[in-house]
Amino acid sequence: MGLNDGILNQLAEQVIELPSWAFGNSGTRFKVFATPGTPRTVEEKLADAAKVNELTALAPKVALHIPWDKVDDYAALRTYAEDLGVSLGTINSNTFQDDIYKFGSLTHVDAAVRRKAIDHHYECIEIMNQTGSRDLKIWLADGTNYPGQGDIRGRQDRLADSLAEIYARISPEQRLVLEYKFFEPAFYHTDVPDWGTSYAQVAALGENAVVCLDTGHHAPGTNIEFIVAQLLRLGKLGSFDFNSRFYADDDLIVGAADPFQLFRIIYEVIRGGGLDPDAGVAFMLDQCHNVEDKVPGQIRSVLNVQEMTARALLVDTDALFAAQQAGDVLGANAIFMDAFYTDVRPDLATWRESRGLPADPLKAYAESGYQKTIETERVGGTQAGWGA
Ligand code: AOS
Ligand code: ZN
Ligand code: ZN
Repeated sequence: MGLNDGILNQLAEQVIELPSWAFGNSGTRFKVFATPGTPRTVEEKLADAAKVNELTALAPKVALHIPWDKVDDYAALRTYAEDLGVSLGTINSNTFQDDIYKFGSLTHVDAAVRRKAIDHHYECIEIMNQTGSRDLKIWLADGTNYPGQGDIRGRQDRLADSLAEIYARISPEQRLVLEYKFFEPAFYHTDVPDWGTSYAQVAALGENAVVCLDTGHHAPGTNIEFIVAQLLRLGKLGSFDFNSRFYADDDLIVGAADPFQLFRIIYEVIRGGGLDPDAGVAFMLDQCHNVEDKVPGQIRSVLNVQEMTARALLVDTDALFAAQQAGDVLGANAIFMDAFYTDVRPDLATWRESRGLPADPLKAYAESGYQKTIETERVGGTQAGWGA
């Protein structure tokens, strides 16, 4: 099995969106290790993202987070990014770090708190208008810690009302993307815990409201590719937050923990037509690099997505459907596994070289001297971090 032109043409169109926060320092509640060379400004985060794109041609978009990436002039930031060869992507809102949101944001019982949270999203939409971003991504920390603490039903109703106000502000070219997460920081109930709740909420809003599936936001053993298939079938899969996990919301490098799961997910994306750039599925990463260098961490991530996409494209779908029709259980499984077990790395390296890219982007990065340069130049100021 090799990568034929049809597959390479599809791979050439693949766009992976990098999260600006992946380039900042991050850690656990025990320790945040500062890494030399970490960006001090949004511009420096964009420069690092552009480096990833330069070496891989896979990551021409950068997602921003407000307020972590707040600047005075977003039009200027847009031009700055475009000069580096990348564009500004999804705008992520934040209603989880202010004291006022202790008991919720869009679901809060107090209308004044809900107003503040809705206004923050209006501010994000205004930023999107200037950055040219299509997607407003909403992830809420809203939830409760103890049974009886909150009125689950009332919170759901207030969420619907708040989202409707936000949705009314987006333009026809923009989308509201609602992310779900089963727990954390709330430990008893979360207001948007699963794809069904996210789907129910966005379906009530309208066509331009869709679901974000963060691969780390499910209980162990969840069949994520089934959710992918269902959301695509319903026309509501708006974006991925790719990462991988061993335990909870680990935000580790996508494909590191379970490449086979990533393969299965991407197979369902392809099966449902979601790889077509016109399908509107954004392939974002949502990751943090706590102990490894951040730029090579992002390079490894986009390559992992590319490799599993290539393998998923290798599935002989005609033979697979025939085996499925015939009830050939092991035959169908073997066809699926043959593609998964194919090492596409040599073919991808050759293809990269034919396009003027380094055969081995990680090696090229190590040899480029970029890491040394940023470590030397980025001294002073405050290093950016998750939450800074
Ligand atoms: C939080 O767990 C979610 O995954 C968010 O998507 C994201 O990590 C956070 O909002 C940073 O933007
Ligand atoms: Zn996420
Ligand atoms: Zn998360």
